Amino acid sequence: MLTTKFIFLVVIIWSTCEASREVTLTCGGDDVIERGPAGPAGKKGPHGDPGVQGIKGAKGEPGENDGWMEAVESSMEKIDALERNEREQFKPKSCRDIMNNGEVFSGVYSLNISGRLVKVYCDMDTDGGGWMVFQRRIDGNLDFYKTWEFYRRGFGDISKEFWFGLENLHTMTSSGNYELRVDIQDFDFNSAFAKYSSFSVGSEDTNYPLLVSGYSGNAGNALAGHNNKPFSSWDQEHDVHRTLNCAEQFHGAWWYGACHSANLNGQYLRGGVDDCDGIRWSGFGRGSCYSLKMVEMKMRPT
Ligand SMILES: [Ca+2]
Repeated sequence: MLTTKFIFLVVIIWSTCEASREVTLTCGGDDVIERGPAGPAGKKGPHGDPGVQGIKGAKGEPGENDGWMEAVESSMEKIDALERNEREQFKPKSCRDIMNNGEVFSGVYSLNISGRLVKVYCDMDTDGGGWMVFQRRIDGNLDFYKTWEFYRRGFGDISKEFWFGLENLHTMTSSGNYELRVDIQDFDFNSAFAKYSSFSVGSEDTNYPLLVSGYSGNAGNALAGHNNKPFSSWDQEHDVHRTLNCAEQFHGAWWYGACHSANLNGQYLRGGVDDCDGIRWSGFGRGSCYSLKMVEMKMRPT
């Protein structure tokens, strides 16, 4: 009878324990621990809200290449500034300025004429140098029988035959005191010069009159009669001859009076005299109306 009760109790306990698996059972006097296998992983949950932005960090040290580039750019800017400054400080206004800056060779240079850079020919060899040539005749390749506008603006090649232009002459000679030198040569290898210690050209309003004084030299004072005379071209007649258009009559353009003792923009007649319309400097060469081989008119600040 006792045995039957014992078996019955065991069956009851077994049944209870079987129904309570996966939990810690306290069955009888001792704890019974039994853990089942892990279940499958659950689904991933939704993303959380973004976090608050952090505080900006301190600026890092420049990389090796960045620092080098900055140094080069800074140096280039400094060099540009120096060159700009140098250009602005050295503004030659005359061939004498250029000579004083150390240039010793005759040739083409740039002058600053009222803020404009203008190509000019500087004679650094004659009479101490520093002369700006403003008219040259050497071979007759260039036609000088031109209109007022050409004489006003200038024409030709400054390395060869040319006329620099009345407006530039006026601008330059009205900004300082200039002297004038005229070099001439005939076809017999004779040379001479005339120098005027004061030279200027008036404004277009007054037709660019010639103002010269203080002659010296060995060519003769052929400009004496042209002093204070306005400029004339065949299309703008300002001479004082009552019946002649002097520029038209003598095929040039000049400070004609009635009409000329010098006609340096006349025809290139290679020593001929023709109708006295050649490159004349009265008193030099064979005969009064002899046409010269070479002429240069040049000016220099005094
Ligand atoms: Ca006239």
